[in-house]
Amino acid sequence: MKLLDKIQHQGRELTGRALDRHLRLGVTGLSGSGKTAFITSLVQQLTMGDQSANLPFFDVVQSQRYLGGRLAKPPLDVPRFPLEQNLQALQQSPPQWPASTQGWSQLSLTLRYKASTGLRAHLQSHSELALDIIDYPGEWLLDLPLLDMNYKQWCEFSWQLFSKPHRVDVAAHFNQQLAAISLDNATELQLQTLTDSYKALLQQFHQTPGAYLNQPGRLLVPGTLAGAPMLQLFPLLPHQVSADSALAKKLTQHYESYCAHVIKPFYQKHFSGLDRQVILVDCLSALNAGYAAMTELQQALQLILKSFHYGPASLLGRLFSPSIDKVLFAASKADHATPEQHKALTLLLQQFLQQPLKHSQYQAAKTEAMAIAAIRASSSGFVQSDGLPQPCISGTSLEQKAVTFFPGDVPAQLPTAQMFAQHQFAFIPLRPLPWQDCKPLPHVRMDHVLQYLLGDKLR
Ligand SMILES: Nc1nc2c(ncn2[C@@H]2O[C@H](COP(=O)(O)OP(=O)(O)OP(=O)(O)O)[C@@H](O)[C@H]2O)c(=O)[nH]1
Ligand SMILES: [Mg+2]
Repeated sequence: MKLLDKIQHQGRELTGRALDRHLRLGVTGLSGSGKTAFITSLVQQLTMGDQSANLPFFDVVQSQRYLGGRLAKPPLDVPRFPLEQNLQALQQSPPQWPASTQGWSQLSLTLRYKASTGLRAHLQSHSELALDIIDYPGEWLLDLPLLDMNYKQWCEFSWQLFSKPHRVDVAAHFNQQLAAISLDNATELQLQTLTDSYKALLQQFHQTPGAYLNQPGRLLVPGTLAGAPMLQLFPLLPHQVSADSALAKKLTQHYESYCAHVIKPFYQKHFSGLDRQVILVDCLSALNAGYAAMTELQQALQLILKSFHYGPASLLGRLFSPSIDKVLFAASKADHATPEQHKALTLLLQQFLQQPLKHSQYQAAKTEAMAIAAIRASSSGFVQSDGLPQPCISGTSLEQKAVTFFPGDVPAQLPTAQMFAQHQFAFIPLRPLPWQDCKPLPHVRMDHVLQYLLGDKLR
């Protein structure tokens, strides 16, 4: 972008923020929690024509004041969120989910509406709200907690994590490799070999259900950093860090570089200026994966939530020290359970977050929890069982089979390790429902989501 364009763009953004006409929405969640599907659905709902039948709880639409949303012209140096590709994937036969995200991207929208109150309602034929949303690989989110640790602490943290039952066997080989290394005479080749082994280990963890906390994120999804020396990074065994060795010094340097040159700028650019935040949590997959998974998910959420600033912002605060004034905690992919289980799913999410939230300052923000599906992949109904109606869902399995089944009860309380030992949860993944571009995208409670996140800004 030319300098003048850039200054004009930033000027417009600042004016918008000062006048409370510009909102930055953070869509936060671990890898696979549903961020890309959520953004795709949210943008599609906001830019599609008449949505009154599809968004019954979105006030501005129901009171016929919503005049439509359009994609804003993107700055030329910013990767654009692949909305069209994602919508195209959903229209394929058989329908496909959007691909997992490999780099950051942004989408800006201008929402046009007729104000219902205040001076604007009398003076203007319409008002506008600018909305910025960014998408990024969930793996990168888990880099934020590294800013609170030094290299030594990270090594201790990592090896404590790798000793957990669902990880210990997977990590055994890398542990042996490290134990055999000479700390003072490691060659460049050995350093690279160990980095490759650690990367392979992270990839294995990534495939292990319930192993959420995989750091550093750029080793798994490097984006534009592939091959950068600071990505030669792995946690030495804790006793190896204490010895003041050449290898420990080198890895400490790489760690500090990674924090200063990768994580901090990423945080400052994309997360520090957020106004509102959605935190997507895939509780049902964690239930499928068992007790250790549930505990690790809680730990990951706790670490992440500490990285954000929460609290009501004054007009000046919105400009100079922005903080998040509203948070929506959403149990994603609720369409994997039957509708009468959604209440329990919301309660489970609240229980899930109780521990993580204790350690964050989120109380300063307004919060809400709900069970949602950004893109509904099942339809719900009843089958007769022993003469009684039994709730069920229907959809298409990943193997392309039409299925109708009752996926089971969602516990409204966190199950104990004992309960997990006696019961295997099975909320199975489904393909998206067939869909055509001219039709509204099926969802569960995206209208509630829009009302909560944007309703007060579109009055
Ligand atoms: N049934 C159902 N499945 C969903 C929904 N949203 C996401 N999924 C499933 O979850 C998978 C991951 O969703 P994404 O939106 O790609 O998740 P993400 O958080 O962007 O993941 P990364 O890009 O890897 O960080 C999808 O491929 C779907 O299988 C939903 O609303 N309903
Ligand atoms: Mg994604």
